[in-house]
Amino acid sequence: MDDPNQSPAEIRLAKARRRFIQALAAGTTVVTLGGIAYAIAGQREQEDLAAQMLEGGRRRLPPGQRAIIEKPDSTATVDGQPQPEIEPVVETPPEPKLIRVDATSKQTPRLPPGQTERSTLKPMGGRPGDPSRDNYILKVHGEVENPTDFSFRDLQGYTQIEQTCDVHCVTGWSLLGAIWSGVRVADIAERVKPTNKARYVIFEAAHGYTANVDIEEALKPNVLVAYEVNQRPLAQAHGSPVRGLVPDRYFWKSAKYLTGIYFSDRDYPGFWETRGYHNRADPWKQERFS
Ligand SMILES: Nc1nc2c(c(=O)[nH]1)N[C@H]1C(S)=C(S)[C@@H](COP(=O)(O)O)O[C@H]1N2
Ligand SMILES: [Mo]
Repeated sequence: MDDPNQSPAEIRLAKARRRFIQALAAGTTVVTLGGIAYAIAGQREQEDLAAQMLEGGRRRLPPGQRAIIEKPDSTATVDGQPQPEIEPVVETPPEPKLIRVDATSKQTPRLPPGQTERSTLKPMGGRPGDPSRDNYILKVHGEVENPTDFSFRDLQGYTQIEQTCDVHCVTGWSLLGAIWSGVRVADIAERVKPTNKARYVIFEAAHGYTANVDIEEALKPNVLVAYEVNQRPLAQAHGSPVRGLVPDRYFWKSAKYLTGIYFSDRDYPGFWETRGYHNRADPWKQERFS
């Protein structure tokens, strides 16, 4: 069984290690050089293993770092045969696929006025949509050059963000420092290309819930379409399979059961904004009601 506390990268790394150990147990010829054991079952397999190990580790590389795959040195002999000289292979991963960000508030005190800290999200209701990732479609439309329907897999093709941040519910609770995983709305926008008429962004959810923000807010790097909290898929109560996340606004702007993102030339106050709540909703200014 995989340890549910492991990240996908850690699980892959653990599996690669397990395969390596199984190769050893299977009686594969092994040489040990400089403390590194190599199973010599053919150069090909060894390179595969090294690549898997690297892949497992790659997601941990900070941006701008590169990984080196270690290879046996040129003095190695295997079954008495001298091995050809092998140059160390230096691989530069392509674009970083995973970015970890600390987007928590640096204000003192860290809690906005009138808020109390909780240790978990509180389920605040709302009518769920279809929780299936396989059926999921995010419709991105409106004032954009390339209106696009994104499947869940499509979203996973974009740079994955693991963002530590704080959220603040207008009813007075805040959850500080949870890790939210997803994709930046800004990266999606880069693909759909909002026209120069687009000034507002409407997050659209199942059964007609909406939340509006101005486009400058929506394109901030901490605004995500999110599908995990603390490395677990969103629970249904918290918006599965995908919700919006707008950490610098009261939490009602973070639409659960997200179905669409609409770029608009005009503002459309959303579900709570048309029921007496503030149109902008900055928790630091206590913009609770209109
Ligand atoms: N689709 C949808 N999204 C929604 C809501 C809702 O009722 N429906 N409630 C909002 C409110 S008022 C808050 S405080 C947060 C609560 O998120 P949580 O239930 O995950 O704590 O979701 C927001 N997003
Ligand atoms: Mo709320």
